[in-house]
Amino acid sequence: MKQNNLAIFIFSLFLFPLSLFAEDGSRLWLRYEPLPSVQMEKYKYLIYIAKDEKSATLDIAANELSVAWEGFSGKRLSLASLQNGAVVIGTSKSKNIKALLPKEELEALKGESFLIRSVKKGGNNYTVIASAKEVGTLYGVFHFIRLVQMDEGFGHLDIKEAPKYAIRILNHWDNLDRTVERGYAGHSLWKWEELPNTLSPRYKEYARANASIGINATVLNNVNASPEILTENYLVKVKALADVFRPYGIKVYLAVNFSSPKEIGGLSDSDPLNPEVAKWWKNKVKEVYSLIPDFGGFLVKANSEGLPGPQDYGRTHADGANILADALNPYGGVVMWRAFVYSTGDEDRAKQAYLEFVPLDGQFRDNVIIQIKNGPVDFQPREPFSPLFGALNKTPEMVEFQITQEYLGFSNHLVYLAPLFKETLDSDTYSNGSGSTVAKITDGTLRPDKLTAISAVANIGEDANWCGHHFAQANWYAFGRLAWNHQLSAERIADEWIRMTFSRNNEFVDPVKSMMLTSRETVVDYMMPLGIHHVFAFGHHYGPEPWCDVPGARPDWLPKYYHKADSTGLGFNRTSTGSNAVSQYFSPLNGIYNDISRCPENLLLWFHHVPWDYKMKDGKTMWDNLCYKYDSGVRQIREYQKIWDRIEPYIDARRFGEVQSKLKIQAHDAVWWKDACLLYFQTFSKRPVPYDIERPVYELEDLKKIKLDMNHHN
Ligand code: BDP
Repeated sequence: MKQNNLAIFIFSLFLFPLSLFAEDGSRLWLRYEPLPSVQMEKYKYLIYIAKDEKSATLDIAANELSVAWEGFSGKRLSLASLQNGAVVIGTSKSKNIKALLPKEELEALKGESFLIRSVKKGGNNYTVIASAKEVGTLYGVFHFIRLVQMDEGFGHLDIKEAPKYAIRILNHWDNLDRTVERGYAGHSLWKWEELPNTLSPRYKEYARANASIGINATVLNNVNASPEILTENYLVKVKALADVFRPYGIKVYLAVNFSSPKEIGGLSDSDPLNPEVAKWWKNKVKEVYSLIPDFGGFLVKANSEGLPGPQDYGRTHADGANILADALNPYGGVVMWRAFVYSTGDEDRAKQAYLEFVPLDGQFRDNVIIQIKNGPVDFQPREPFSPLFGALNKTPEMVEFQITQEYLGFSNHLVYLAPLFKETLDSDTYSNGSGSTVAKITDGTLRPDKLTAISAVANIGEDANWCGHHFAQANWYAFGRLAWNHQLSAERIADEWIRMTFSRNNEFVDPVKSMMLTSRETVVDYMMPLGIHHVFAFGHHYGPEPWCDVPGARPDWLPKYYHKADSTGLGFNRTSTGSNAVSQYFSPLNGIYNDISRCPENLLLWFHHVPWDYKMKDGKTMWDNLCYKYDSGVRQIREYQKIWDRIEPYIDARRFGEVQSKLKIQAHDAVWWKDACLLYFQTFSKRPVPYDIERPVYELEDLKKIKLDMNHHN
């Protein structure tokens, strides 16, 4: 720390002792720091909270408002009956609300949608926050708090918001031993060993954070599910968590192991067509609902990466999903059945989910939804959208994103994922003509009678700042905001998050926002530009290992399977002369992807094996282009370091320092990526690295020796 910063630091200790010590990131975007008095002046007419319904959720809403106000202005809002200067919160059944809003409007309020309105009546000023459901009112309150911080909409509020998806769900890949698969923020939040009797205060904080962004569901355990989770011993623990989450509007779901009837039920098999198995699931589900009456349902990874499934008995995914769906149906429970499967013989891995699931369209029960990863392979820095979106007409489909950065530098790299999420959601599948975006297929616009949901693999753990990297919190935030409204721009979401999490000073906001908005493309540039994919180190997926060869490993777990580098060029031929994965896309996309001159350059090597000297749109060769991309990724990270160092005066020393250290790691890793990929691919291209870019720093042979000690299977 520089001398003058040290002085400011010591001085500020006296000014804001509490806020300074709390800056470990644990308060997320819910910090409620003082707002300028000119801004709060606009709200001076707000003095009370009027609430006339008894409800745990509305109590939470009132308390949140009061706490926020205390933070913003130093004054709590007191609870009072309806009077001048009240924020009136409630459902459409509230007498207060009925007195202030027209009947037709109240009747039109549905589900979790909410309304926020400034109302003048009898010379009195009210701010009304109402919904058909208590949790909708809670969302409205959080929205109002956000608007105050954004300094928007004062005085004449007239807002109606409705979520785009009915189920907005996090998937925790948390194991029962409290390790987290692909988790980079410490151990699991769920302290199974002390549940159900001891409840960590973080359970409530977790629920509150999710409610603040509209997330209303959570899968507690890893998709690689242990059958144990369905034993009575664990179900009472799950119930304890569900009880904490309920008033925040969050439903609990569980990932289940398809072999549970055999593993923990003592049956001889788990064949879905065995009546004993069906009976076992019915009884198990009944037991679950007797403990958790609003239980959400099951998430299932079956016949994938060695997990059991219906195919073990010669049955289909539909047979498997339906047996669970039938058990859950009487209680309104849902089955989220994952399409992440790739065991279809020699087929291109990118084609397999489609090949398995399209023939089953129409065979699933109504309460089954197919959970599809955003891309056809596996959460890569960039993939095209999965061709399954739009290909199932009769079966509801949902997206699965990955917030945890398995393939994006763990919690060491600053990568803002809203642009990636939006890239998928805004992709036009052309399934129902032009404009059939993934968002419209999954949010009910094009499949109006279907279940709607959106999911993402969480990046949350026990770390004080929840996500490992302070900026990784933005990805949790962005997922929630987009699940609520996928039409929000990545920029808008970043803007909200930065202002609430760090500072409202534009000297901070503007440069940091520009860094966030370009960060995903930057990572693509230094890891896998032009559509290269899966050139990660084996197992842990942290660094580059395009050369990786593990005797006996599945070919489709190895980088060579994907990059196909040889003396003629680079990339996977998925055109009609190759694996023909392009044929799984609707027209005109199939034609566009198939044609090297029309294929978007950022997916070129995904779909084509491209000669090293192929002329790209900018007139340079593919090889040169590749080199410039890697170089640009490295240069961008160095820019981010400079941006970050410049904003030091605007934020607390602790978060400043922690992000600064992570950026150093990222800058180091970017050079590692660039050298590893370029030097390795150069052994095939036999062309020089353009002379105007930075020379490689490492020797390929040295890079090949790097073996990180991290345990993971593929
Ligand atoms: C892969 C992960 C693996 C997961 C799998 C899945 O490497 O840990 O179990 O996806 O989604 O990306 O099931």
